[in-house]
Amino acid sequence: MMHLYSLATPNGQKISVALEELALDYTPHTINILTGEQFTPAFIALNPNSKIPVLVDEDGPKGETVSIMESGAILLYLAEKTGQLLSADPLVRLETIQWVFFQMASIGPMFGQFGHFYKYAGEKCTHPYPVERYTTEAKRLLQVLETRLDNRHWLVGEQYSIADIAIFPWVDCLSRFYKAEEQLALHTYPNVQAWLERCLERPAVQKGMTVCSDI
Ligand SMILES: N[C@@H](CCC(=O)N[C@@H](CS)C(=O)NCC(=O)O)C(=O)O
Repeated sequence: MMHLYSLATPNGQKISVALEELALDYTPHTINILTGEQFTPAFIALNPNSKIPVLVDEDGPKGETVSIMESGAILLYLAEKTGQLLSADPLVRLETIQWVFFQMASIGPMFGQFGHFYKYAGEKCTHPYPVERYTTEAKRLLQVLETRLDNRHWLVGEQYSIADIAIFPWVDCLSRFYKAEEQLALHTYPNVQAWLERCLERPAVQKGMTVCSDI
């Protein structure tokens, strides 16, 4: 049995989508980060960094119970455990891991800062610099994806993989949560939009995106 401690944010959605795609048996536990549940001793015991998502697998390596933090590490763990969503071909596998790391290092932190200043900071920050800086960076990253997705159905190889799962919830969030369609001129990234639609059409994605949304 697995336990997912999460909330329906992009980092959390990655893992619930992967669990649904893999048809794994898991119990979701909603962590309300708006009321500080990530700072309770019980949660810190699972993730010393106080962030969702966390996956607990009672049937981990060597039969041990393992608690895994960091969504990229969780995606790799699930892919390796099941032999799915990550190609066994060494070259495709290497490429997939690079795009997962690209999400972890760039898309997540930069889109997250963009959303913070564009949508949530409000009157706490009236200086235009942060929104300008993160708008420029978010658009640059969207263009990286746009170019990558030229004549490609999925981000890596011929198959939907953990690279797609890592990135599409963050792209979806730009319109769904941040309402930044105009600010980021999302219509100017047609390859990205078409790929996002392909991801969102998947039944497992539709289910996974709503897990741990009950706050
Ligand atoms: N690099 C981490 C980032 C996780 C993260 O930032 N989670 C956010 C929600 S999307 C969170 O738990 N925030 C709570 C807080 O910052 O107090 C991962 O990918 O797992």
